[in-house]
Amino acid sequence: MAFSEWAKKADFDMMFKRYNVIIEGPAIKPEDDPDVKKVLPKDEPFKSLAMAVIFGDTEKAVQATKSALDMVSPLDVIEKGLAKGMDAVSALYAKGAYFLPDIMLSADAMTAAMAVAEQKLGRAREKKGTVVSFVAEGDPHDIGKNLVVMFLKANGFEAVDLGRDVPDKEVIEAVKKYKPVMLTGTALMTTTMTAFPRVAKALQEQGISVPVFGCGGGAVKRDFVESYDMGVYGVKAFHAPKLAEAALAGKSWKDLRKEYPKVVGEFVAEYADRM
Ligand code: B12
Repeated sequence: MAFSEWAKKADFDMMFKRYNVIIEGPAIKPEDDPDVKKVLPKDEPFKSLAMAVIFGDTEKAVQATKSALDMVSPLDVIEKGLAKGMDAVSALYAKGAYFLPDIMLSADAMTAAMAVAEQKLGRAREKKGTVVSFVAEGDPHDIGKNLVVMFLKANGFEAVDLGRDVPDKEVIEAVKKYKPVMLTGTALMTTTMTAFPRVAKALQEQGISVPVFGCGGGAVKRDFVESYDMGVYGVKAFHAPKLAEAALAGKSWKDLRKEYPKVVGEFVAEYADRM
């Protein structure tokens, strides 16, 4: 039978179903997902920034960041745009609509856009003090830590970036070497956040004290960070320089636990009981 004749008779609907081209009806656009709608910014330039991250489109994310920086601050580009896109990606991953390769593309887009924002954020000339930053052993999630380092540098701190998946031993050695005013730890997984109490305990056992050990990341909650000595739960990366300033001014980890919202100068839902 000629192809044209066969095509007239073929049941394409059936064939598409058979080969999984049609599974559950028309595809839903990510921006129409109810959980994405909850976090997606409505206004520009933030919506375009978030959408570029959602689609894992590095070129668009960089372009959108460049144009957004003519209108708004690098902090707003990151917090109100790019980070909202990553919140949407997290929601899509959690419900099984996005898979690991999707997140990897989104993470690449966010990282490239962050580099553009960092250029605008710049580096302060003055050197206020040293902060050591790391991502816990076994953890590859470094976007939050990179933001922490970026904001610290922009605010005049010498940030020693140990990278991701850092063994406890290396963190302790770095604390001994640099004697920082603050140590920041990031972990996004329940399996890796246990590095924080381990590092804090090892430091204490060796008689080393860091004024503040700021810890944050996806799975990390305030209760957990306050269950061991030295830990201060960090909520937003841009809070890091404010915590470091306070540590430099002589505030201890105990003070910062009590005064977090006052120190960072804004309402922080996670510390609503301490406002
Ligand atoms: C992007 C991402 C990835 C990327 C990471 C790329 C990169 N370079 O970082 C990739 C694709 C590599 C990845 C891999 C995996 N991931 Co992943 N990933 C995510 C995702 C979607 C977003 C994370 C993110 O970057 N958020 C944006 C940044 C800005 O947020 P953040 O780091 O938390 O930082 C913010 C704050 O926490 C704060 N902060 C952080 N540190 C500090 C420190 C201080 C001092 C302060 C003040 C503030 C602060 O500042 C930031 C805000 O301003 C999360 C979902 C989620 N809900 O978190 C899952 C998530 C973290 N991943 C998860 C998992 C399970 C994995 C994998 C194991 C999956 C797999 N099956 O292989 C692998 C890891 C494998 C391995 N061991 O190597 C789980 C963890 C579950 C858990 N509770 O343990 C999550 C929660 C997804 C889920 N819902 O299941 N992932």
